[in-house]
Amino acid sequence: MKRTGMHMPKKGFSFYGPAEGVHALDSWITPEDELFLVTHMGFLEIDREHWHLDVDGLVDKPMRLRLADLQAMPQREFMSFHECAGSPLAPTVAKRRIGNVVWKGVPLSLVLEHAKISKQASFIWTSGLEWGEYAGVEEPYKKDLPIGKAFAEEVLLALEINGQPLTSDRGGPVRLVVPGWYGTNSVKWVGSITAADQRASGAYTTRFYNDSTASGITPVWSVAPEAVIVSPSPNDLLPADMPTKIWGWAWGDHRISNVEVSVDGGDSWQTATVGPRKDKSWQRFELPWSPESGQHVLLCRCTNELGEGQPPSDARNAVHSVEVEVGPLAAGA
Ligand SMILES: Nc1nc2c(c(=O)[nH]1)N[C@H]1C(S)=C(S)[C@@H](COP(=O)(O)O)O[C@H]1N2
Ligand SMILES: [Mo]
Repeated sequence: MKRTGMHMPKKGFSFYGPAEGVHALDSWITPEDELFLVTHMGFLEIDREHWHLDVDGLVDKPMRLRLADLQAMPQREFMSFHECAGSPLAPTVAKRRIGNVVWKGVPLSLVLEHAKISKQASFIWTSGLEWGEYAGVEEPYKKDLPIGKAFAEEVLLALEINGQPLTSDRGGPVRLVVPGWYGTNSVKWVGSITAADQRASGAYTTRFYNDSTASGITPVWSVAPEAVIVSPSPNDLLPADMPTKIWGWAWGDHRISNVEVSVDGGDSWQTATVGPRKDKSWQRFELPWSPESGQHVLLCRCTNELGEGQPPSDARNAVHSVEVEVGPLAAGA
């Protein structure tokens, strides 16, 4: 619904991200201006005075919270990777829109407790305040979380990213963040929270972001294990027989316990060293390499602590590969 104090300077689907893709991700914390942006219906600008959040549905105490109310509540920080699931119209295409950031905000659980959520509630629906059309659908951006995840400590009504207030494009003044789950669940410009006893029935939880798999319908929630090679990139000129290293990031809802790298197009694999995880951050991996001259296809694949790995192709978390050219120093320069 259109509310007072809001307008949409840009309508329609948008994606922004670094031109070099994952090869731009050379720092542990992704600076906000290098972090991808996605919106289905367009970007919304909200006058901070007019923003409010309605909490209703299966609660004993429906509430309306203003920005100052949230700012007065206890807040926490949480570091997490942030990943888009890719296009809901092509759910098996790997897009690798990823970053790692620090969110700060009010735990959703505090707001739900405040509103005296009923025992019958099994899902929490949240809606964005923007309006418009996406893929022929004209509906609010409404998502759902099962109650267990809604009460998890990491799920925040975020006011800040990397120590700065959320910009409008980032979903400010307040957005939901659901660390460990695909970005689609982290509702920007959040305006309402509804406690319910079933999943939300709108397009964004049924037609979109709901995969048909061999074992039935699977909501696009928890992030599957994934890894990308940051360096080398296809544009690098690598000198032959000079020691270098292959490094990148691995992440998922569950901690990554193992990363393997192949330097021969997948014929053989070597175990990389894997760095620590903070909260639900990504983890750095690296492998030393002294390449011979010629063309090389590098791949990386990871496994999480539950033993789940990555499909070689045709999945949003398919194995990443990079083709590099190794030659005499200064070749082509
Ligand atoms: N209100 C609203 N929230 C939204 C979206 C949207 O279109 N509208 N897009 C979702 C998707 S698909 C992703 S990947 C993340 C992107 O968040 P970012 O732009 O901050 O990177 O926001 C999610 N939250
Ligand atoms: Mo997304």
